[in-house]
Amino acid sequence: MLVRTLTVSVVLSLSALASAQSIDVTSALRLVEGETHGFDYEYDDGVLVSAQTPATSGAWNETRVADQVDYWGFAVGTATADEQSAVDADALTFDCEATASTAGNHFSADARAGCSFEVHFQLLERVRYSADFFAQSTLGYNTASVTLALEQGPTLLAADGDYGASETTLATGWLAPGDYVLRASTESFAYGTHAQPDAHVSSCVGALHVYHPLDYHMDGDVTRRDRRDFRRAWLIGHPSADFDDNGVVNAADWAAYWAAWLAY
Ligand SMILES: [Ca+2]
Ligand SMILES: [Ca+2]
Repeated sequence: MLVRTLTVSVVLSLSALASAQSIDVTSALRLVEGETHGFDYEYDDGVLVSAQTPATSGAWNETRVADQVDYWGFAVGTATADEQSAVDADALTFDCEATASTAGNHFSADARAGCSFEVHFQLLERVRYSADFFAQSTLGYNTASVTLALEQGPTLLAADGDYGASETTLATGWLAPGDYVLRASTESFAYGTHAQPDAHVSSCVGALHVYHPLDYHMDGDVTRRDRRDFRRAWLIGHPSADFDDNGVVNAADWAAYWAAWLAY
């Protein structure tokens, strides 16, 4: 009985260690939506499709298409919202694209498509991170943006693809324990009239990965190679050896790394 109790406590402490660098999701909302509308002589109608999930973990791959055709068989417009995303313990990934187009067969027609990926999470321990955000849209009333922010504080990282812009944001560094929110959203609008079709697209793609502080190469595993190469970087004063993230590389950084290594 004593042996069994010991085994359980060992398993518990290992799992506590394994979750030290994990993303602890408090709430999430992922959404795709498409909408079209057409107006003409004796015609006024629309289509709305959407899907969403509050799931706080796992993959979510959804496509919704509003593809409107009028009573006489003439195309009005199409709105397509496509999201492929995943919420994992060590990564948040998203690939969102919204396309909206009108066919030019009616007095007026409009289409709107949008996707969003919003995850609120806690970090219980300080982590290394890497972020790769991309956002872009065609010129018009289209938006695409990605932000990582403190829940009660400033935006830390952003990629802005609003109104025809395009931006890639790559970053690595440290995130302190605390409450964060990652938001990626994209929305496209098309508006057309007779013989004047319109088409727009917006997208945002990216990932936020977190790693154990000792994982110098940020590949998901802590090995002796991490320790060796951290030591080499520290010896030449490379910024990647600033283990306590205070802007200087000095004896305290190696001392902290070594202490963390011994405790790992
Ligand atoms: Ca590693
Ligand atoms: Ca330092």
